Amino acid sequence: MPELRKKYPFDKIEPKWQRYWADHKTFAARDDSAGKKLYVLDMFPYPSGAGLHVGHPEGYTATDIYSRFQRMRGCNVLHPMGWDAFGLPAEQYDTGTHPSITTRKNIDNFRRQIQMLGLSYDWDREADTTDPSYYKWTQWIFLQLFNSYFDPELGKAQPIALLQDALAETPQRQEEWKNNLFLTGTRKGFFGKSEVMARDLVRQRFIPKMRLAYESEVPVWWCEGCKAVLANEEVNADGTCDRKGHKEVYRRPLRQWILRITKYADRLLKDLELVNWPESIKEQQRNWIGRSEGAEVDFKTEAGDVLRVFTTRPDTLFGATYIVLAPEHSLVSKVTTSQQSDAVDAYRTNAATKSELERTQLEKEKTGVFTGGYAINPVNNEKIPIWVADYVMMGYGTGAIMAVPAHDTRDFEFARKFGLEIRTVVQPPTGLDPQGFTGDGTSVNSGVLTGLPTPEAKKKITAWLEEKKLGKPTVQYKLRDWLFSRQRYWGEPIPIVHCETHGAVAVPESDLPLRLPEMKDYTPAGNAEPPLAKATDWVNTKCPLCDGPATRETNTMPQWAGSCWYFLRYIDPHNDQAFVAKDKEKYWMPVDLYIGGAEHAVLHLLYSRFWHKVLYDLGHVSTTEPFMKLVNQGMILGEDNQKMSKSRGGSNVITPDDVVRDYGADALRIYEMFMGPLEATKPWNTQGLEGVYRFLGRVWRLYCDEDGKLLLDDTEPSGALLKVLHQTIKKVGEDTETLAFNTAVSQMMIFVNEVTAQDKRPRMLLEPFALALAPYAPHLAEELWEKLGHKQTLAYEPWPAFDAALLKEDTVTVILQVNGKLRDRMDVPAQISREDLEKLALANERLREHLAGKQVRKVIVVPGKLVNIVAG
Ligand code: ANZ
Repeated sequence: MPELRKKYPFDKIEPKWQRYWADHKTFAARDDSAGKKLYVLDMFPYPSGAGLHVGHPEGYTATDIYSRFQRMRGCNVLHPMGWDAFGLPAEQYDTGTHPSITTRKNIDNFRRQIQMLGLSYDWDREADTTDPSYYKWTQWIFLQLFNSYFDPELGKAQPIALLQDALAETPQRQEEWKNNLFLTGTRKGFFGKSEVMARDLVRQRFIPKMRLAYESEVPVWWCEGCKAVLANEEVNADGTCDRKGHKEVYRRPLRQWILRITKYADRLLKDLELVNWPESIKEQQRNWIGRSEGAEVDFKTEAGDVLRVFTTRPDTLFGATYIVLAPEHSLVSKVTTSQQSDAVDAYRTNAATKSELERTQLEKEKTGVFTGGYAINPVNNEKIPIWVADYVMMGYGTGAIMAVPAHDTRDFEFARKFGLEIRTVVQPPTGLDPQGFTGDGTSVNSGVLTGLPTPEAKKKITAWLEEKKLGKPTVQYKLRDWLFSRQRYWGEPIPIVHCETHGAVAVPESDLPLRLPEMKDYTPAGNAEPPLAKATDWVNTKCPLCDGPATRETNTMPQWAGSCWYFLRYIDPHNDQAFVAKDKEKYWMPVDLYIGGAEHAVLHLLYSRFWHKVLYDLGHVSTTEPFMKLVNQGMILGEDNQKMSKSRGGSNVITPDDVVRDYGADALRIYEMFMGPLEATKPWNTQGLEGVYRFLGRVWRLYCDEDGKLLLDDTEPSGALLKVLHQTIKKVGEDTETLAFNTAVSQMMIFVNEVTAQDKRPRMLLEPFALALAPYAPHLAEELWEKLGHKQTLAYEPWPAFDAALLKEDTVTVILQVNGKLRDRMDVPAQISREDLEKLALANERLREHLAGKQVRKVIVVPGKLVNIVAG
């Protein structure tokens, strides 16, 4: 730390006010307030062992300044904090410390660090996702999903009880039940069977499949070396295991819990229009949902099997020169000839070791193998070869494509590599090469479609296919259902019991929370069973329906679960009767401002929007969207312009502890806001921090002498100084409202410079300035406010008003001439620059009349007096 620094006593002031705020519960939000409510939310942190880094306080300070400002403007502000504390990192079983202990320790450290920043949270509302009184409700929400289905007619979730009720014996209910089934788009096949059989079928098969939380076999990453399931992020790009570097990592099917988020794809897409979010985030969500309109087209294999493809370009059907099946496609073995079977088998085995990301990378060299089989193109009865290639995904569309190499980039590369035919069927606008042209144009070489523009060709061929029962228009989404179970210990237990007679049964609500059992050994069981399987006392239980023997679900929830709804818990954190009381929810929701890192642009936001919509459908919350305004803070880089990283040696890592110790929390707060626009990526600069520290020292000395004695006087400030004060109040207020914190700080610096230059210290200036400073440097401002003689915190003092009359710029009248002749006069600000005055003169209407048809040769400007335009 540089020595030549005049100190101001932040180390005394800051702990003093932090204690005051805590003792007085200064920032408690009132649920019954008449004032306008404002819900200001931070993305709550995962309390890692590494502690807070300087990126955390950036967003937290922004929301804090905004919250403090709005309290002074009379709002009732809810500004809470909590911990997203389940998850993999805490479960590092190699460390030998139980995750519950690690988590507790880390939370305490995070809380201590956050509290030393002087953030105005309502600490009575702190939430911890690993607390049973919290996860009780995460489990309860899971059961809401388990106990509902999506009604396509209504376009919303409905209680599954509606379907179950319909199974009652009365003829009227049976009738309703049938209608309901038709409504929900299920097959009529059920009704060919006897009613009783049909009802049983419905009970056993149909209802489980309708639930928004359902079970299914899904391929998961399995590491043969660790004998454990790996999370996606534990598999390296080269397919090895990230924990121990084991090479044998492959996917194997495992029973999993899945949430039916795909039913909400359209609403998740459409409702983006309702929220005030950065366009880039909305775009990422749209891409993730990935809505594609197209058609399904039925080809036939030589053996007569239907081979269905999904295409967004049915207009290019005449250009399909081969078919590609995903390696996992069920027709692969059927169409493969004996000659090709060894090659095809080898290819499929290899594909199983690759991640989807690897497979879909555009720049990746295309691979594939010919099956030996052929398919018939329905539009021209042409025989085209069937290939297998891993660039076609089983999980999208139908897992099979018609390849049109002339107009699809991936097909083009593939065809070139394997010498397959490339046939142009779309003529691009003139000047472009039809080969590899992927845009819209005019159909050529396409039978009845020839001559039609692409959109019309699409329509015509789709109608034709539909009429011939060879295809139909469809919409596809990239969005997949959400794989919701993890083979982990440190997560919420899924509140389900498996009974031989009744299948998956919900744990009764009255038994929640279903606590995570204490386990000493929570390592994987080694047979793909989750660690909880080893807690046999816990696992073996009774069926809530029949009291027969049953076992508990041993998968746990993913870390996303707790963060899907935490903002609702803050509203009513101690309620043990409901996850949130209805009236409080109605009062506080939606979140008005949500600030956090852009890394959560897609999943966290999408998942919590999905849960929120389900809760909305079921009548548990009152808004369709949870977060109205979203802002992403930019990343803070190290002084070397690199990402701060402990793992890369850590030499560029700045810790908030060090900064607060040496400069104080107010300096850290203002510095982080002064670095640049909130959304921008910006490098740390200790010089800049020094500058902010000096600014705060100057503020201190403006009010007090060396011994902290107040210096103010009751003199009348000059008009010029009053004007700076009112400009400052106006600008700081407006900039804080729009989150332009850096320019608000600049304005406060201007003010301090101007007043410091005077020898008077007029209270009339410095009292309101302390208030304007308060959201930014709350400790210092409180201390000054107290010195000014006030007995209470300034947290609820009204934000100072500015006097618009004082802001009026002084004006002068200038003369406007054309060729030396007076043509008009104009009032302009006295301080106007030469360039601006010239611009104004040239825009003056009277002058323009006189200049019509003439050419301006020269403009003579005498500031404050006249503008003469020489023209001819
Ligand atoms: C023929 C065609 C011709 C296609 C053409 C494109 C251009 P999006 O927009 O992503 O929905 N496709 C379909 N299913 C696939 C799968 N499971 N894996 C990989 N690719 C698949 O893209 C849809 C297009 O991607 C489809 O339209 C299909 O190629 C391919 F000139 O069909 B197209």
